[in-house]
Parts: sequence; structure tokens; C-alpha cells
Amino acid sequence: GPISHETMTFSSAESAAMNTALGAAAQGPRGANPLVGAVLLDPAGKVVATGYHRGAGTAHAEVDVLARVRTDLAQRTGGTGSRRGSTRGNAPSSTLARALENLTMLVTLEPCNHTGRTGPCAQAIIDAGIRKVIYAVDDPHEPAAGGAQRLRDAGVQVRSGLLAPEAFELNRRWFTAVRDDRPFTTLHLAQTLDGRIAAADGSSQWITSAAARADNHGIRRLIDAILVGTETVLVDNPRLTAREADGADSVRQPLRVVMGLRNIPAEAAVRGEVPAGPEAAGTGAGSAGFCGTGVGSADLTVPAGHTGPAGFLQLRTRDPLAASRTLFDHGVRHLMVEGGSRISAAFLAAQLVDELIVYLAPTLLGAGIPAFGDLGIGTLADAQRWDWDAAGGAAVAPLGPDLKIRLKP
Ligand code: AOF
Ligand code: ZN
Repeated sequence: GPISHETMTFSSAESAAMNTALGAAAQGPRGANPLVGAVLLDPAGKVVATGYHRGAGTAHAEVDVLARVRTDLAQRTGGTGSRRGSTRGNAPSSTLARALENLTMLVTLEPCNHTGRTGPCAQAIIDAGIRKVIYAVDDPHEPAAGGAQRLRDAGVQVRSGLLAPEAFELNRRWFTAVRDDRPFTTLHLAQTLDGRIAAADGSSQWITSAAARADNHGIRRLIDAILVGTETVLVDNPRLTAREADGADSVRQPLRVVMGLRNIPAEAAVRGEVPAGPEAAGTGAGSAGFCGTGVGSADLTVPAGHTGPAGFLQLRTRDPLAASRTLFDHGVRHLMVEGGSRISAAFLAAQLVDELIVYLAPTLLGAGIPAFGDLGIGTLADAQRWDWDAAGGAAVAPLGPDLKIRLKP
């Protein structure tokens, strides 16, 4: 492609600036959109502004950092024109334009080229008069891709690949989801040493310790949706909310999804409303950024005042791929499946599990409900084999009296 003719070399100031952009990106909320950060670097190697994306529907990182630098410059020069909208599509004042044309923009993802919930960043960069752009990784989201080419066509010098591994890692789940058109899927299990998730009489509360359960709630706060089967709802009546150590509902809640054909009773706990926390609405962290409304299913309810996905959704299907596709279409990029055996087996057999988190209690039940149903494996040669997943922490760690094991396919 056209980029092969350019020399992709970067100064130490540029590397440091990209690192700053990555740090800014990480402040954003997880959700339907990737975490993206952007900075503006002056010729002396000083970062003059930092911006980041605060979730779907809000300004992209590039637009955010441009708004900030305009505000700063306008304040310094006593000018106006810093408010959003007032500069859109217009050439900035000559002082602003001159100040901007010497800056390099560093952004952790290829600037977008589409009009989604907001306008194309590539055009915003061109309009601002920025002449140099460095981005870390290409945007794999087809409708948004092509920003680099648009910038080059407008005469902007574009380089890419700086801190690409770090930028990829930051949005690892999102990249996987967009590539596969389905959510990155974590399968979570709390099981005994002999692979049981409940005793012979069905009792299952609790197999693992409070420490392991608290760890699980930490994950629930970060994911976009949590899924169980109708059987689990009918037997355990779980709430599927993310809760703090004191039992209170967390600010950010996953969409609660029940998969299966059987009816869920009206009084099931999973249907309960979760009060929206102060950050859940608007542009704050919370769960902003979901296209959770407008699902067109009578089974989805989004509590009033909630912009996030913290509702309840029943997917009347037994097909895990169909369920995954539907959830992806509704903005879910990270799904956690919490069983029981039949649902776990269905996702595993369909090769839809990207991460396996097992809390293993040093407990024996002998009889009881196995963690997994039939995976369709008849002989050892067909066994599913998993590897330690040490990305972002130890693959195996003691958690109170239990063991936490993280695996990848
Ligand atoms: C950027 N900068 O900060 C982000 C980008 O629905 P929208 O309009 O918010 O667009 C979302 C898509 O835009 C997302 O899937 C990804 O391809 C890109 N995200 N792009 O230039 C940003 N967050
Ligand atoms: Zn954009």
C-alpha cells in the first residue's frame, strides 16, 4: 500500500507523547466503542493538549483534543471560537490556524473516516489545519476505516505503528469483537476440585469464597453484558448485577441476558430494576455509550434515565452464535457467560469462548452437576486444550482459599 514508501521512524518525544495518549485513552469507559486517546505535540517536543473518547455518542478523541487546544489558545489570545460548533466547518481564526499547523497529532487509533454518531475525525483534523498525524493501530471497523488515506489525500503527513502492541492490548477485546462480529466472550465458572457447579440436590451457594465472588463482581463492573440460561434463572433466581463489597449495586451495570426458550417468571430477580448511579447517565464514566435502547424486543427494558445497557434481555434462542450476533448488534463488545452447564457447553462447543475464568474451590462433591455438559468430544485426540492467559496479570493466582485460573483457547 501507499504507506510502504514512508519511513516510519519516531522521535523519543513522539513515543512519550503516544504513551501519554494511551494513558488518556484508558480513562474512558469500556463499552461499545474502543478506548482512544489523542495528544497534540509542539515542535519543541512538548504536549500542549490531551484528549480522549468518553464512550459511544460522545466526541472522538481527536475532536476532544482539538476542542481543548482551541479553548486554551483562545483563552491565551483573548479570542473566542472555542465552543463546540462555532468552529465546525470553518477555518479557525488565523492565530489559531498558525498555532495548530505546527502541531503533530498523536492518536492511539487510526482517525475515523465515517459519520457515525459523530463526524469523521480525519476531516476534523484536515479542517483544523494539522499537518502531521501519527497513529498507533489501524481501525478494523470497516465503516470507520480509511481515515489515514483521507488525510494523505489532503496532504497531511501520516505515520503509524508507534506503540502498536500497547495500543492493541488496550482494546484487545474490542479488536477481537469487531474482527469476528460478535462479542469477546469470557466464560466464568465457580467449581469444585472435581468439576461440580452444584451438589446433587442442586444447592450451589456458595462453592467459592467471598474473595472469589468479590473478584467476579469486579469483572461484572467492566463487561457489557452477562448471560445465563433460563435453567439458571429458574433454579437459582440470580440478580446478575455487579455489586460492591457492601452489597450495594455498582454504578456501572452489565446488560442482563437470559438465553433460552422457556418463560421467565414476572417476579424473577433478573428482571428487577437497577437504580442508575450518578455516573450512569450522561457522558460520565458509567455505562454510557450503549445503543441499548431501540432494541425492538419487548423483553428489553432499560430503566428510566439510564443511558447504559443495565436492562434485562431474553434471547429466545438456543443457538449461541445467534445470541452473540444479536448482542453485538446491540453494542455488546464484551460478554460474560456465567453458565450453567448447558449454556457453558453450548458456547464452548461452538468455539465462541475467548477467555475462560475458573474459580476452583478445594472442595469435593463427588456427585452433583458437572461444570460442563456434553461437548461432543468422543476421544482424547479431540479434547479442547487451553493455554494459560498471562496477559494483564498472572494466569493462576490464589484468591482466599480458592484458585483463580485464566485460560485462552
Ligand atoms: C476515532 N476516534 O476516539 C474513536 C473512534 O459511533 P461512533 O461515531 O462513535 O463511531 C464509532 C467507531 O469509530 C468505532 O467503532 C471505531 O471504529 C471508531 N472509534 N475513532 O477516530 C475515536 N472512538
Ligand atoms: Zn473519529
